[in-house]
Amino acid sequence: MIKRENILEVNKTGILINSLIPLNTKNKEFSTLMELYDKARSDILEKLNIIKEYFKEIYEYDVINHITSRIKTPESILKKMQKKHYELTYKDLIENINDIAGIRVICTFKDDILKIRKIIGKMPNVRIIKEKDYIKNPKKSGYMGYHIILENYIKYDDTYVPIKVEIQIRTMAMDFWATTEHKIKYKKNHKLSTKNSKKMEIYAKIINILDDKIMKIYQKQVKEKIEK
Ligand code: 0O2
Repeated sequence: MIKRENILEVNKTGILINSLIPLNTKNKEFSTLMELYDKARSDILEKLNIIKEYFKEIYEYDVINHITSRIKTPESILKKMQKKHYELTYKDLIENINDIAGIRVICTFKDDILKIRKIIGKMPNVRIIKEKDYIKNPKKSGYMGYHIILENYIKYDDTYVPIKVEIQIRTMAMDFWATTEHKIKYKKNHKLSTKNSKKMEIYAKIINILDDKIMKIYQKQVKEKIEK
C-alpha cells in the first residue's frame, strides 16, 4: 500500500513533483516512486497477457509470442540521467526518463506489430504520448522495433496519476538481432569496431528481408485456405 504522506505531491496535471526532496535512490521517496512504476508495469503486462490469449483465439496462432518486462535499476536510471545531462532531481527523472517501466512484446510476423499497436491504443486508462517507428526508420546501428511511450493512470491515494511505461514491439527476428547485438556490444564496453558495426547493420537488413519473405509465405497460405 502506497502512503501519500511518504512522498511526492500530485499537482493539477497529475504529475508527481516535489522539487524540495533531493533525488536519492536509497530513500523511501525513491522506492515509493518505483512502486508506482512497478504497478503501472504490471497493470499493462496483465492487459497484454489477456490480449495475447484473445489474439491466439481469433488469429489461430501466437500473434504475441512472448512478453518480458522489467523495472530499470537505480544505477541504470542515474547512469542514463548523467549521460543525457539531466539534473539529478525527481522532476527531471519523471519528465525525461521514459523507460523506467519497460515492456517488450515479441510477435511472430511483421504485420502483427500493427495489430498490437492498435489494441494498445484502445486500452482503458492509457494515453499514448510518444511513438517511434524504428522499422520504417531503423537506427544507424540497424536496430529495428516499434517503441511506444504511454501514460498509464494508476490509482494513488484518492486520485489517478499518469505513470510512463515504454513498450517495445519487435518480431522474433528483430529481437534475435537486438538481443545478440546487445550481448556482443556488452562484451567490449558497448562498442563495436567500424567493420563489425557495418556487418551488424547488413545482418539487420538481411533479417528484415527474411521477416518480409516469411510473412508473405504465411499470407499466401492463409489466402489459399480461404479460397479452398
Ligand atoms: P535497455 O537495457 O534495453 O533498457 P527516450 O528518451 O527513451 O525516448 P532513448 O532512451 O534514446 O530515448 O530511446 P530509444 O533510442 O528510442 O530506445 C532505447 C532502447 O531501444 C534501448 O534501451 C534498447 O532497448 C533499444 N535500442 C535502441 N537502439 C538499439 C541498438 O542499436 N541496439 C540494441 N540492441 N538495442 C537498441 P536502453 O536503455 O539502451 O537499454
